[in-house]
Amino acid sequence: MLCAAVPNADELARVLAKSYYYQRASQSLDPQYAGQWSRPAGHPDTLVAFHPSSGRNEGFLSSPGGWYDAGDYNKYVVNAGISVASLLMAYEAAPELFADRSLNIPESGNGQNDLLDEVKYELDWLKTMQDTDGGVYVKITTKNFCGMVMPEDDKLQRWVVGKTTTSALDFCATMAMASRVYGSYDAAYAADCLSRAERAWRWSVENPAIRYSNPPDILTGEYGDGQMSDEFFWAAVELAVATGGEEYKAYVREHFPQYANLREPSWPFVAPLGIMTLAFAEDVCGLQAEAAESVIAFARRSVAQAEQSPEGMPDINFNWGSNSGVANTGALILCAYRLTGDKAFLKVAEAVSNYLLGDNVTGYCFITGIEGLGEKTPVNIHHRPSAADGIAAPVPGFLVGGPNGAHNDAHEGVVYPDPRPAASYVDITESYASNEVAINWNAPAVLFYALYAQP
Ligand code: G3I
Ligand code: 9MR
Repeated sequence: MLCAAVPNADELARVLAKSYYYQRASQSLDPQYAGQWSRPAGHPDTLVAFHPSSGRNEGFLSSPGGWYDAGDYNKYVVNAGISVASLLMAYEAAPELFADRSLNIPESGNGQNDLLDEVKYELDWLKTMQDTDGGVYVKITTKNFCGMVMPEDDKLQRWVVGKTTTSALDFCATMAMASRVYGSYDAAYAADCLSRAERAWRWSVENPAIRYSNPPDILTGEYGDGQMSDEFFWAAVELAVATGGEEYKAYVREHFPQYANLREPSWPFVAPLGIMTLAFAEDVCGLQAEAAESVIAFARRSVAQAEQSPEGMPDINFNWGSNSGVANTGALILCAYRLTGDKAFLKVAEAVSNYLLGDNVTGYCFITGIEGLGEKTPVNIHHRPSAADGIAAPVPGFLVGGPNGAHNDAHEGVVYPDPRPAASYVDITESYASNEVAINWNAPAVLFYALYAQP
């Protein structure tokens, strides 16, 4: 069942932002906000067992709330960081799009911006992941993925696992950013975010190379990343802007040249988030002009690629979650448009939007629940509630992962009828490698359409 015809960019930004409400853990979704997708609360997460990898051998952590990561019900700090950052950038780009009552969530009517209310649901959870020493646990997870059941029917024991440099630094950057953005929302809350960010930074400096990999009894998502320098850079940028501290500013100035040649951000490569902050936030590091030039140069390269492509599209890397790369690329191009007013950038952004809405070789509009340009819409997304709720229509407002040339789920029997990378998308529940949804894939789409609505 489809909703309206192609909505405007502002409506798309809100539909995509509303998906986070549907991802809320530990809370029931009531019909007045969730319509036919209302459901009981799942995963209270008040008694999460310490896994030995956490450094504790007994006891429980209370870690309620937050958003489910994706089609699964686990909650991962690394992926939360980039997701929150993109959403806060969307807020900063176009706050009025998400004004109070714009998203129809339980907080609507409290006088505060709805997107900030929604992101706070994640930040409140993130705060529970910080240990007393300033370090930050990697994830709340079951030992293996549960079946395709509703949240309230997954009764598997939840575990809190590990503490790593990237989870601490992504947490640090996110909290520092939140301290800046939430100052006028709730000053005490913002101050708490900042002190947590600084504690996580100090922990990371003392523990600069702790990499996560799953212990043998944990089989869920890893978000493992052995390259921590980009996380250090992003965290230093956010702390520099939030505090003006000399240590952070010096760090940023020293490492900026390494990241000036921009590519789009992704969960393992977050330096571009730091460059975006340098380009748009208060210029405490004296690097604003250079950062803006990085963004503009990226957009110029995208235009050159688009001119070489029959579809007028910038290059796409058809890896797992390729649509998030497309959305992030589009967002950076629109950032460059903001900085320059160059209409060539807007033209490529339009091609990016058309691609996501169905003007691509699969013919699918890649966002659930809307009628895009394409003749098809995803129905069987790899999303446990959508698979288990008995409702034909998937939960709306999700960007699917999209074409995946590596076919990372073929070994589980998923068949890609058209194996060309750009066509490697199948709308079946089993295809987690092309048809899952995820908080870090929706977030750049929210940012892209927020920028598109108010370029
Ligand atoms: O880092 C290498 C890079 O060096 C290489 O050039 C490139 C070539 O393909 O691969 C890169 O590694 C990829 C990695 O993501 C980083 O981008 C892997 O091939 C790829 O398999 C891996 O996919 C990730 C997947 O989990 C498996 O770990 C996705 O990015 C990530 O979005 C996805 O996340 C899952 C969570 O684990 C669990 N929850 C659902 C979520 C979405 O599917
Ligand atoms: O549902 C899981 C999804 O969230 C992950 O992205 C994916 C890759 O880690 O794994 C999915 O779970 C599958 C598991 O890996 C293998 N057996 C089938 C599970 C459900 O399709």
